[in-house]
Amino acid sequence: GQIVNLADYRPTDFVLERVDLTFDLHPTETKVEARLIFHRREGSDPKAPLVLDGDELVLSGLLLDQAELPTGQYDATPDGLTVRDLPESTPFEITITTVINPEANTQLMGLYRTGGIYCTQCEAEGFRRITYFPDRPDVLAPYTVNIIADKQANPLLLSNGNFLGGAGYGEGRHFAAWFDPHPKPSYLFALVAGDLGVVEDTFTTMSGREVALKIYVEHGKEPRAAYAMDALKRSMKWDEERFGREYDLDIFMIVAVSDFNMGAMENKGLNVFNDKYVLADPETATDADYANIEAIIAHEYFHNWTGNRITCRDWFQLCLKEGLTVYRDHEFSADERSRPVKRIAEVRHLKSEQFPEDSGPLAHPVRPTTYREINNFYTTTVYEKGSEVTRMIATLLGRDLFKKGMDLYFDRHDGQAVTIEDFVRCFEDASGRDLAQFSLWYHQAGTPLVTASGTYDADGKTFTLSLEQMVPATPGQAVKKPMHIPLRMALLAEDGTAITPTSVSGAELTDDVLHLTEQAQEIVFHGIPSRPVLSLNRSFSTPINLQFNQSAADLVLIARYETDHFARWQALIDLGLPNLLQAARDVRQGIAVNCDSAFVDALLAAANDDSLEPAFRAQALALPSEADIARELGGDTDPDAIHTARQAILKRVAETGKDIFAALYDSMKTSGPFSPDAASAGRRALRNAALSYLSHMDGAPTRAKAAYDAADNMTDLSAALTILAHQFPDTTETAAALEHFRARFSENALVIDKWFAIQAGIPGPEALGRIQRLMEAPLFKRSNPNRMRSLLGTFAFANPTGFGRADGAGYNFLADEILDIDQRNPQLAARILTSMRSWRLLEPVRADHARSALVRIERAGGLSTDVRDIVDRILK
Ligand code: BAL
Ligand code: ZN
Repeated sequence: GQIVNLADYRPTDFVLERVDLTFDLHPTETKVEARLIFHRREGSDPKAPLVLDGDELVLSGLLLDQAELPTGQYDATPDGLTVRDLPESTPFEITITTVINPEANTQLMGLYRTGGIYCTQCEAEGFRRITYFPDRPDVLAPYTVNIIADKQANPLLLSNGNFLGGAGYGEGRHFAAWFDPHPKPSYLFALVAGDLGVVEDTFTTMSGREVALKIYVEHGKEPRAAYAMDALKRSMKWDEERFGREYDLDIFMIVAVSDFNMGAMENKGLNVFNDKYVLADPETATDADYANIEAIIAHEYFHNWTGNRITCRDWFQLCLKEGLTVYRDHEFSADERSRPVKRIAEVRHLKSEQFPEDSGPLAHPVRPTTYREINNFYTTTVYEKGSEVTRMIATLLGRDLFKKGMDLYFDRHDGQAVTIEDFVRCFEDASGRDLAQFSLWYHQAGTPLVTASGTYDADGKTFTLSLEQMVPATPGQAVKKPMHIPLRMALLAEDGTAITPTSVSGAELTDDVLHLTEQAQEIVFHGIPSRPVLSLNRSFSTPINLQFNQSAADLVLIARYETDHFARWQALIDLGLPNLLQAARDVRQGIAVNCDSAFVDALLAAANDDSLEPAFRAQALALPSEADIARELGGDTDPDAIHTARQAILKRVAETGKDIFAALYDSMKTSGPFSPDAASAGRRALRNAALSYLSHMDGAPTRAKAAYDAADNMTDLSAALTILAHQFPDTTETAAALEHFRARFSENALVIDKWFAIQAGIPGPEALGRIQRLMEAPLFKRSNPNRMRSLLGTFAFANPTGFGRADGAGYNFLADEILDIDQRNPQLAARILTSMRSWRLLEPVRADHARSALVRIERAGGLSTDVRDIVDRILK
C-alpha cells in the first residue's frame, strides 16, 4: 500500500499492441496463459525493463518470442514481474503462465466463484490477480480470449466483444473464443463461465444494425429479468436520442451474480451485475428496487461511451467516467420518470451521503491528487459530486453548448485514455467560455457555504442581494480560493408570480442563473415593484450549504407558488428543519418539544394538494432523517435526543393531519395489476407515507398489521413491515409479520436481505443484541456482501440510536466485525468502516468510545491496505 501521486504520472515505456488470453478453467487450479505483444514506446529509455503488476500471483511459465528466458533476465514476485534486456526497436511477444485459485478468492477481485459460476471483477486493480500485466487504465489493446472448461458444468463461456466460435475439446471439455476489437484497459476485461438461464431480445440501432441482447441469471429466475431487459432497451434508445451514442458490438450481455462487491460493472460488452440490480417482480421487488435497476442498467450501459470508448488516463481521473456517467443516468431517470421528484431524491442522497463525507476526515477533491488504496475512492464525492459538477457545466453552458461540448469530447477523444483537463477543454472550446475558475470544483474538496441576505428598497425599487462564499478547510487543503457558483434563482411577488428585474448589476445573470464568482458580491436587481421573495438555488443548481434566514411566511410562499417543484420541496424542508433542530436541543435540555404550526400547515397543505404529483407529496412528507438532523446540528450529537425529538414532531404532524392521512390512505390505493411505473409508484409512496403517520397517531400496530396482511406487492408489504418493526418492535403483531415474511421468502436471498435490513434498522439500545442474534440465524451468510451490507451496513449507517448507543457497545462490535471481514474481503470491510467517519461530531462520551474502537482497529495486526487507509484517515 504505497502512496500514489498524480504528479508522478508518466506513460509506460512499452506500448501493448495485442492481448491473447487462454483460460483453462478449474475451480481451484485455473491455468491462465497470457500472450502479450509489446513494442518500446518511441522516445523511451532503450534499456528500460518491462515492469508488470501482480497481486498474489505465482509465475509458472515465461517465454520471450516463444523461447524460455534465462532466470537472470527476469524477476517474479507475487506483486510483479520485471523482464530485462528486451528488444530496442522491434515488437516482441511475452507469454506468461500463471495458475490461480478462483474458489479461494474471497476478496471478489480478479477471477472468483459465486453460486457455482466463474466470474471476474477487475476494476480497479483486479486483473493483476489473474496474470502479470501493465494493469493501468492508459494501456489499451484489443483482446482475444479463449476459454476452455468442463462442458457439463459450464455450458456457457463468455467474455468481452464478439463471439468468434467454439468447439469440443475432448474429455468432456469444450472451448469458446471471443474477440473484442475495441482497444480497452484491463479493468474492463470480463470472463463468465457456468450454467445459467438467459433472457434474450434484440435492439436495432439508429444505423439499422441488430444487436443481440442477453441477460443471464440463475435458472428459474428468467421472468425476473424482464424489467432489466426493458430498462436496457430504453437506455440504448435514450443514449442514441439524447447523446447520439450508438452501441458498437454485435452483442450486449449482462450476467447477474449474487456475490458482488459493487452494484455492477461495465465490462465491455459483458456487464456483470449484483443480482440485486437485475432481478425484479412485483412479489419480491419494491418500487425503489425497480428504480434502482433502471438507473444502474442505464449507468453501466452508458459507460460504453463514457468510460469504455473514452477511458481514464489514471485512477485520479475516476470522476471523468463516473461523475459523467452518473449525470447521464440521472438525466435518463429524470426523462423516464418525474424530473423534480428525481432531483429531490438525488439531493436527499447527496446531502445524506456526500455532504458528510465532504465535511469529515475522508473529504477529498472530486479529482484527487493522491491515494493509498484506489478502492477507497469509489466514493459519493467522485460519483455524486462528480455528477453535480457535470450538471453545473451543463447549467453554465446551456443545453445546446453542453451538447456541442459532449459531441466534441466523443469526437476528439474516442479510443483514448484522458484527463479531467481534456474533458473540460472540450466545453471551453465548444463554448468559448473560460472554465479555469469553475474547474476548482474538481480540485477543492469541501462543500462551499454560501451566506445570503437581501434588502428591499421600496423608494429605489431595488432588491439588493449580498452573497458570500466560504469553502471549509479539508484534509490537505487548508486554504481555498473562491469558486464559480451557478445559482439558479427567481424573485416572487406576494401573489407568487415571478418578478423580472429591468436590469441587474454586480453579477452575471443569464436566464435564471446567477454567477457567484467572488468571495463576496453585492447584486442589485432594479425595477422591482414590491418586496420580492427570493428563491435561491432552484433545482439545487449547485451543491452547497446555503445559509439564508428566510421568514416562515416567505418559505410558505415558495412552497406554494414556485414553478420549480424542487424549490417547493426545499422550502418545506427549510420550514421543518429548524423545528427538528430546536426539538433535539429541547429534548437534550429536558424541555417539552414544540412545533411551529406554519410548518405543519404547509406540510399538510402540500400533502393534500391534488394538483401535485403523489410522489412529490410523499417526498415532502419524508422529514429529514436523524442523520440529517445530526449533520445540521453540527456537533455534540446525542442520537437518542434526536430520535425522541423527531418522533415527537412526527406525532404532532400525524395528529394534526390525521384526517388528511386517512383520506390519502383510502384514495391512493392503486387498483388493477401491479405496474412499476413512476406514477403508480408515487401513489404507493404517498399511501405508505400516510400509513406511517397514521400509525404514529394510532400508537398501536393494528392498522399497519392490517396493511401488511392486505399487501399484494413487495412495496406495500415491506413498507408495512418496516412500520411494524420500527414503530412497534415489541408487539405480537410485529413478531408474527416478521416470522411470516421470513417463512414466505426464505428461498429468496434478495428478499431475505430486506428482512435483515428492516430488523437492523429497529432503533434503540436493544438493536445490538438483535443484530448478534440475527447473525446466528441460519439464513445469515457472512461470505455474501449483500447480506453483510443489509445487516451490518444498515445497523452502522442507518440506525443511529442502536449503533450509537451510549455505552459504545455498537462501535466495539463493529470493530470486531471489521477485523473479521477484513480477513476475507478488505473492500467490503473498508466500505462498512466508513460508517464511523463522523465520529468526531458525537457528544464526548460516545466520541470517546468511538475513538477507542477505531484505535483498536488501527492497532490490530495484519490489516489490509483498504482498512488501514480508512482507519488512519478517520483517526487523523
Ligand atoms: N465502475 C464501477 C461500477 C460503476 O460505477 O459502474
Ligand atoms: Zn460507473
